[in-house]
Amino acid sequence: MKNQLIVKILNNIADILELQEVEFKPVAYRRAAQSVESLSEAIEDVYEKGKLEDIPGVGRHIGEKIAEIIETGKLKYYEKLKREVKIDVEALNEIPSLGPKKIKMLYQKLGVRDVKDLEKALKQHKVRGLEGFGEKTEETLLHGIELLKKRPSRFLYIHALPIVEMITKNLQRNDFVKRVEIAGSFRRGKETVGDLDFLVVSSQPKKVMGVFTGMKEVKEVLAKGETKSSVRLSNGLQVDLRVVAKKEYGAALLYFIGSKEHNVELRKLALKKGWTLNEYGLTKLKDKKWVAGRTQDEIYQKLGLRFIEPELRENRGEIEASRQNKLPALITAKDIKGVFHNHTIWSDGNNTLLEMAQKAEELKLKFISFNDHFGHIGITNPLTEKRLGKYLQEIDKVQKKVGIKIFSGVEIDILKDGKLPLSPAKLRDLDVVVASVHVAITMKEKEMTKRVCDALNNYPVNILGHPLDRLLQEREALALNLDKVFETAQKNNAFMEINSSPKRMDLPGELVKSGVDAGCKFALSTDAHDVSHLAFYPLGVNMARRGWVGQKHLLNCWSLGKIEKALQK
Ligand code: DGT
Ligand code: CA
Ligand code: CA
Ligand code: ZN
Repeated sequence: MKNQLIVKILNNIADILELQEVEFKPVAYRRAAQSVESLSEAIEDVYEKGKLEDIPGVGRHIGEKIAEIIETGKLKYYEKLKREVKIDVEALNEIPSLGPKKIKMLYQKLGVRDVKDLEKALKQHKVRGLEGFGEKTEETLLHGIELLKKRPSRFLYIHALPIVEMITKNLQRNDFVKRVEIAGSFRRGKETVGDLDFLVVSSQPKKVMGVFTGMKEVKEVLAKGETKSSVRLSNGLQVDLRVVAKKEYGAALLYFIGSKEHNVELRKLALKKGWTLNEYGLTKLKDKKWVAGRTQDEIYQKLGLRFIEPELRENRGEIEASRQNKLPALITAKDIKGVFHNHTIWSDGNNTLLEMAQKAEELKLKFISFNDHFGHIGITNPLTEKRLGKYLQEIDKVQKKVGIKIFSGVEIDILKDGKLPLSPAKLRDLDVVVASVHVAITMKEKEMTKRVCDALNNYPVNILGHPLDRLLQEREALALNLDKVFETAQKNNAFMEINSSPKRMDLPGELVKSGVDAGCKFALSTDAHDVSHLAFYPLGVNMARRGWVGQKHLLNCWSLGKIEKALQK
């Protein structure tokens, strides 16, 4: 989906035109950018229907430019403008609290053309003297630059997913490509990826390289060799690709799926047997004779191990467990019978109860649990005691219209003092109580842990919602002693949530594993605020698998009868 890219380019064009003192046009570009931003569908779809000019503020000229970006990934007019102004508007715009007006002033008064110039000017205190700036602004801007430098350049799994699908398709349609595999952290189901790693089996590597580096999404070819290339896509993501022969396919796949830590342990095991293991195969140290390499299975077997699922390959005990035949039978997306913790227009969601339930049914789920917000968390429309009754009645009505089971309940705030804004007796009447921390999130570990444990101890909570309340690349995790929380949750028959919302992924896989080790049980949630979010549950499955979760650990895999029993309070 190129909506965001187009919004950015249109806004940057407006900024540059403003710097050049062009009249009227900047406003037009900004208006178009705003409309594209609020589109509810992929702009590519609008384009394919020939409806670009139906977008408010998009006329023939801007329409043509959007079409060019969709087709080629870039825009000649924009490249030309950038060359003309010689100001790095793109990078400067990334700095929080720096907008077009300030960029213009900084350029006109101090000759600031890029982030480096700005940092220098700030450090020499030249900025505070400008009109509309001050000491405070100087500080804020410096802080912003620091944040940018530290910003992790990793991509969310959900943003990498369509790219993986696109590249796989592009490669697969060539008859000289025998096999395409995604490896690296993406294959291991990590919640973010640093780059993508592809492996291709082909006897014509040169042709593969041609297709790969020639894709229209490629902005820059970082390296192009005979069997190895790296590119940067226009959205900034790096993609590595290797072409290997059939004979070394298993060894290469094992190596590039990683993790590095898992590989290092495997290599040690090989050495103990007098072999060496690398991306080309398993060979004898002495005479370099071939031992294995065609499949991953074959290599694991030779090392005395059972196959280890990619999500487990983090050197957290999987190798020992494999040797002892104690690997868990991991859940798969097919085992998920339904999803917990979903929002509707009854609080801050976009869709009705019926729309959400129908979507869940369409996705072949067997149940959905509605848990609209209850409590004052700063969202506009939380449920109140007064509205709760009507909400439950409405859910009953919807239950009659769909063929899946509907659980009803709330997502209730864990207040600062560990209390919940509804009595235990009233909570007991609900099918599913999700309790979450949303406010006062900066408490110290001791108080935060007490707050959460008090809630679990004193109220009939079924699910502790997004336990860390972190947002990937945006907000740190709560300070929480998870060992204590796991223990308290277990004691109270509360399930820890695996929240599948792409920015949350909370708890993440490695902490799910700690919970499993501590004897906790889990509930997988979509935390959907829109029908489209219900399809995100496989992301939670990734976290669960990374956390060694089998069916017995996950409420969503149980029979409806068993689920109902487990939810009794
Ligand atoms: P990322 O990209 O940061 O999300 O994480 P990965 O795991 O995809 O790491 P990446 O792309 O640097 O490398 C892909 C795989 O290649 C990695 O999972 C294991 C393997 N690999 C890379 N460097 C080394 C190394 O120095 N030693 C070993 N044994 N394996 C490596
Ligand atoms: Ca990678
Ligand atoms: Ca890589
Ligand atoms: Zn929440």
